[in-house]
Amino acid sequence: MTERKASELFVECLEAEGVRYVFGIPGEETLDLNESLACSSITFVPVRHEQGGAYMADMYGRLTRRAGVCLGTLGPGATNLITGVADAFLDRSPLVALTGQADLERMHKESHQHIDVVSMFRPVTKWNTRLHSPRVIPEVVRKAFKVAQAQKPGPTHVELPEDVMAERVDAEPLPSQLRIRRPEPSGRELLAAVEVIREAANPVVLAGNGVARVGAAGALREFARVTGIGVAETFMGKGLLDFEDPRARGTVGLQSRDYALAGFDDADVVITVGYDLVEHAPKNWNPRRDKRIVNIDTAAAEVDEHFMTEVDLVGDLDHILSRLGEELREGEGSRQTGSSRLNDIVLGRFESARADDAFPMQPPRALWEIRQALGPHDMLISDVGLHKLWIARMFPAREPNTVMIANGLAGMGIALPTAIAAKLVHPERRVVTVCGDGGFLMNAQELETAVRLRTPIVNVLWENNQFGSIVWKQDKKFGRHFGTDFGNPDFVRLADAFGMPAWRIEAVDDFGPTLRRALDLDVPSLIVLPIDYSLDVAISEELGTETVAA
Ligand SMILES: Cc1ncc(C[n+]2csc(CCOP(=O)(O)OP(=O)(O)O)c2C)c(N)n1
Repeated sequence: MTERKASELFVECLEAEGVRYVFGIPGEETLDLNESLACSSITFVPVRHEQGGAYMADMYGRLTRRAGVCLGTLGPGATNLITGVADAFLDRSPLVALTGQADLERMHKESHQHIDVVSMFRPVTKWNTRLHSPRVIPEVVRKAFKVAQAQKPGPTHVELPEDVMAERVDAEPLPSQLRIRRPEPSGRELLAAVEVIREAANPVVLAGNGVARVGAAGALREFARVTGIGVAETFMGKGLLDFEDPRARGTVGLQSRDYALAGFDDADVVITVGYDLVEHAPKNWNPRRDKRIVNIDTAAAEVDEHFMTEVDLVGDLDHILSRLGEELREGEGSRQTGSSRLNDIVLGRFESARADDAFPMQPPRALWEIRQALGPHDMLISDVGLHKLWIARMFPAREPNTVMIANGLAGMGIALPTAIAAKLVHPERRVVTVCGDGGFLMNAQELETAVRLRTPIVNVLWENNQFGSIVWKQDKKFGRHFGTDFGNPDFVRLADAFGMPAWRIEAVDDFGPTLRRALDLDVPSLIVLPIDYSLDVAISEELGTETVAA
């Protein structure tokens, strides 16, 4: 063992965890750490706002299942990080946030830029701590990653006082354990679930983000195939089943009648798989509290009066779904549960969009063009707003984690930074963002990061000079809208100033070819698409009133 600076040991521990990138902004209190990073195998990615860095780490963690790492300095650096960290908390993404801090010796008194960052991060992390001594660095780093990556994943946070990071230390990293525990429910619990499902006249599955998180879409597809049970997806579960799978019952949650039209009204048993209540409250699909519920997840079910589970199968989703499938195999080919009505209405409208020639463009045609331009494994990353509701409602997905929708914290401004990270993880896939003009400007500074990294993402900006989803809600509730209109910069010139190609679409038929052209480039680009939101995302009266916030 050799004595070296604590920051060097800290970075060695990050390397031992397999960290490839640290996204962030250095500060005067992180000088030693940044210097040690510069001498390591890790790429430090400077971002233009710590929120962007946290979002990048968030998406990196979501897609790789290994914690993404972000860095901010003390005080304002830490407060800027917090929105992205909170997103990872509610959207359950493994992330390790690092923040600098003043010397231990000035923490007890009024001191430049010092605020209690550890307390601030506590409610939005699974675990956090201040590093009091360099001796404990190996344990602290190992724990930060272990806790972040354990089911259900989420963020952890370590505060790094400047003087601690400059001390000398003689210690070694602990080995990273990527072995993931795969607990299994007991045979008795499995049989109890089999019994409930077997007795059911019309069971239906509600599948959520948790399935994508652990890579269990294959097992879910097989379960649906052998049992014939229909599967509806939450927004974040899009693509768990191929939209053309005969058991796919569509993406539910936007409107009150989605569930009824997917077969939930008639269902006596609902099988929830990897379902996070943060996405859509169970009240929407179990209003009378009369469903029998079999819950399959990696952690015990949340308590909700509309979600009183009869059987809770906690453990490895792959294993549980295959075991249930084996037991319930007799349904193979014979039954088809749930209803395809929702999917029929939505996909019917989507297909007819190819002939929509209104300009400014309406969302279905815009999404139709994007779908045609992308392959099944390419990615569409949504920002937050009315466009997100359209994407969730209508954009057909064939694979999980290809339509990324933030539906936990749901913060505007997430799409651009997360798209950069998605491209770093999957350079072979094409990545498109759709943003509103409100959310886009919240993190537009990261265009510079995208240009610098040469991450060829295509940003499609739906321009309407309004906070569209708020207009939609206000108009419905009050018959008018207020505080929702704004002006915009010339986005094409703005992109030009960042040194990236950009186009404004002037006619409906220009969008598809322009998008394809942009997708062929090896640099990031921007397409400004004037959008007409007069077409109601409700699509049809039959779908009922809306149930969600954007
Ligand atoms: C950071 C943040 N602030 C506010 C909100 C509340 N909110 C949700 S959608 C929305 C308007 C989005 O407008 P825009 O980005 O233009 O997209 P559009 O709805 O027009 O598609 C607002 C203000 C939010 N989700 N996140």
